[in-house]
Amino acid sequence: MEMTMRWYGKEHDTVTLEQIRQTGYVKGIISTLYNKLPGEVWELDEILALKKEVEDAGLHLAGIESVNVSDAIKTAGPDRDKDIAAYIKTLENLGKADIHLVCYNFMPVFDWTRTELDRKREDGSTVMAYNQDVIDRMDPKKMFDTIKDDMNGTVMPGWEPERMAKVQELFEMYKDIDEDKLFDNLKYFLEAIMPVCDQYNINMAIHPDDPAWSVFGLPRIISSQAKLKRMMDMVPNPHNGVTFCMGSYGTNLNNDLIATVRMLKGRIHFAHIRNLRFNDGMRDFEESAHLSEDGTFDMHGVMKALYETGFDGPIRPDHGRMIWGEKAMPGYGLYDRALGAAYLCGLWESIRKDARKL
Ligand code: DNO
Repeated sequence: MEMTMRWYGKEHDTVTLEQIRQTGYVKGIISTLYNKLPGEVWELDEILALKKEVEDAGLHLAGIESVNVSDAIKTAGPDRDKDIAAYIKTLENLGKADIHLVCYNFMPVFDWTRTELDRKREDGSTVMAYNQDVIDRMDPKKMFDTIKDDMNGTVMPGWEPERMAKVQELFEMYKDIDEDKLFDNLKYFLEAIMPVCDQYNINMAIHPDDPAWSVFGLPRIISSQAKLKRMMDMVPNPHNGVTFCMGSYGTNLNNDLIATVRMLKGRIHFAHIRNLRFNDGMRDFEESAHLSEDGTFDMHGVMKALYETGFDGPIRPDHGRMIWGEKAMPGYGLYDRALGAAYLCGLWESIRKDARKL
């Protein structure tokens, strides 16, 4: 297990690599080339520059989150094969740069969905939250407008303004895409990229849909144990794996987190660990501190299942609360994620020692 933190690059992140290093708990960085659009090739020198920047700060570039998949690939549009060829070239360049983990998602139109970015908790901290009634009343094309003023001046991944400006067009592209078609398009994509992943030992780690059910009538296929199994079985290559994002997958309380970790043995290449508090069944939830008692999930149980199934990839504390007056990208401030990293390292040490592996 390598403890990592997501970093958005010095032009976009309020948190510095030096601060991350000084947490003492975090050794690896998960980053991306922020300005690349889906369908563009990442050149080797651009990748090496990012890697050098991270290494010069005394940290290790543990993986990429994300190399985004274009809507043409997701919908089997006319540019699909061109975009897949660009994706393969990018993977080849990442492999040449000795980077072996790529997180991506196959969510239509919207990446993760929240209805509030700064819900106030009783102690004055703020958290991101989701309310199904708000979604049900909302015109999806206005989704971005409702949250854009709460981003603390940052550009949130998956919610890039250029992309959101085309939201009407995007809905049009997905109008004939149902779950089966989305699965077929994912299979086509994975089969095309597996040879380059085999050649360079690149682990592809699909991110679950967040929330783990259909929103605005769009299909969502990485949202339950049965669907994850279908995804793994349809391309049975160990490089076809998963980002175990428990805060996304766990939005659906019918998903058994620990059983899923066990089912995914050997196919979890990356883990996002966070906790949620549910206020009205699954219709209203908010992100809590990582600590088990602050939310719903058994954090120790999940970490133990990861340990026992031999997980050895990068792990990162996921969305944190905004505390101590910090102004940062919602979910991605330094302070609460550092507390999360410390807590997860503590759990891991105790689980490891109890298992008498030391
Ligand atoms: C949100 C993130 C997602 C994730 C992408 C992966 O905070 O977990 O934006 O990075 O879905 O492609």
